[in-house]
Amino acid sequence: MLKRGALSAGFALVLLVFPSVAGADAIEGDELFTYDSNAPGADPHGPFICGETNSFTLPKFDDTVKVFAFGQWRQRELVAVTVNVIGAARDGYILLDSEDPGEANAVLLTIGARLRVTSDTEPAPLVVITFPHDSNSGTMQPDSDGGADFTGSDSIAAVADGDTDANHATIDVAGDPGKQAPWVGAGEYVTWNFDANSHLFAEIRPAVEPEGLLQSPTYHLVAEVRYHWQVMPEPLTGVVVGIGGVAMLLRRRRRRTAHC
Ligand SMILES: [Ca+2]
Ligand SMILES: [Ca+2]
Repeated sequence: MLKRGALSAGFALVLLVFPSVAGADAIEGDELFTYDSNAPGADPHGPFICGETNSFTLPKFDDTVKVFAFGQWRQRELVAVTVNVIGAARDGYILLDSEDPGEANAVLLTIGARLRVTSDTEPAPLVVITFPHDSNSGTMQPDSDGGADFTGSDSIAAVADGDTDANHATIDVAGDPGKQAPWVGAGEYVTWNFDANSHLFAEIRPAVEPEGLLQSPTYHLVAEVRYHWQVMPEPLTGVVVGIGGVAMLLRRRRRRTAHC
């Protein structure tokens, strides 16, 4: 009987201690801040021209805000910083008009921007999006007008009309005060930088050189910065509870044995 009792108590100890140490009971949450260059009053306000560099600011993670967890008000630990960027290109175009009277051409055109968003705050996530969402493929018929008017069956166009694309990046700062510190501060801000280049692509088969007109797109962006935080239970609390549970099990076991 004593041997079986000791075995049960040992198993209970493992069950009680392990979840606390492993963090299975951690309380987690997210704090989200958004920059939208479409929003009136956004600083700076879009749309932006491909080739220019610009920046915006968003708050740092405020670790003075506490949550009630495990029976007391606790400080939140910053675990990860994620930036999700949504870009939209507009206003640009590629126009082609065949000057080849001999044959038709198969054409694929895309137009958009290659957008980069990152921060001077290190370590910083870097998001790169190439959004050639606006594309056109088809046949450019042989030259029919003897001059480039950019209309008719001997022409083809791709126009940037505001379609969007998105991408995101995350940095893990859990348990690393050196990585966490630059992102934490009540009432402080992080500066995010961005720039974009035109993304233009034309494939023409068979290869000829049509007349062309080109305008680089402008673009808007939305950047969502998410601070993921957690509050861990104190590992010591789990051990104390575990030992207490074992003591109770042993006490019950002894009493039962005595009664028998
Ligand atoms: Ca023509
Ligand atoms: Ca034409």
